[in-house]
Amino acid sequence: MSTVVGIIMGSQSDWPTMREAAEILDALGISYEARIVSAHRTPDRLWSYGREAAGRGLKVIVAGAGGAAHLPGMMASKTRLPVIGVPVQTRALSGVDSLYSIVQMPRGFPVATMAIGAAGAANGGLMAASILALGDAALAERLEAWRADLSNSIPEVPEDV
Ligand code: RP5
Repeated sequence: MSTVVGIIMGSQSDWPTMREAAEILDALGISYEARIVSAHRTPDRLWSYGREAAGRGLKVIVAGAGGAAHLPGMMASKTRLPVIGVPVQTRALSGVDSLYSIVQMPRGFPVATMAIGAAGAANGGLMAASILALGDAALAERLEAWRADLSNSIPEVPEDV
């Protein structure tokens, strides 16, 4: 099974958040790789990753970063693949810094920006799955089943806890 999703992040410290995307992809049987690619600390790695991504067979990139979160936008500048941005929650500014850094892309180079933090990372995995499911009927079925399971797990009546 060839690797179709690249999960990239600015730092090791982003992995506890970005693992949420990986867990969704695991649950849906989607092959991925996870890499640390920092816009500021490893700019050459960012450049070569973006240059080679489509040619290596990747189809979607989920990119998470925090603070001055330039990784998703710079990756979107370097590859035509869809880039899904995950603003990692920061201690100083709660991730609003990350969100603003990722979402305000200039016209021409979009990043599909998710919510701040773990929910955003999980949704990043799901968004990647939705994109891939457009051309993969078996995956579309698995995604439908995953969504139905989630809906069915929500009780109709609240309980006192
Ligand atoms: C960003 O700086 C990373 O994406 C991370 O969220 C943040 C802090 O990185 P560390 O100092 O924890 O390595 O580039």
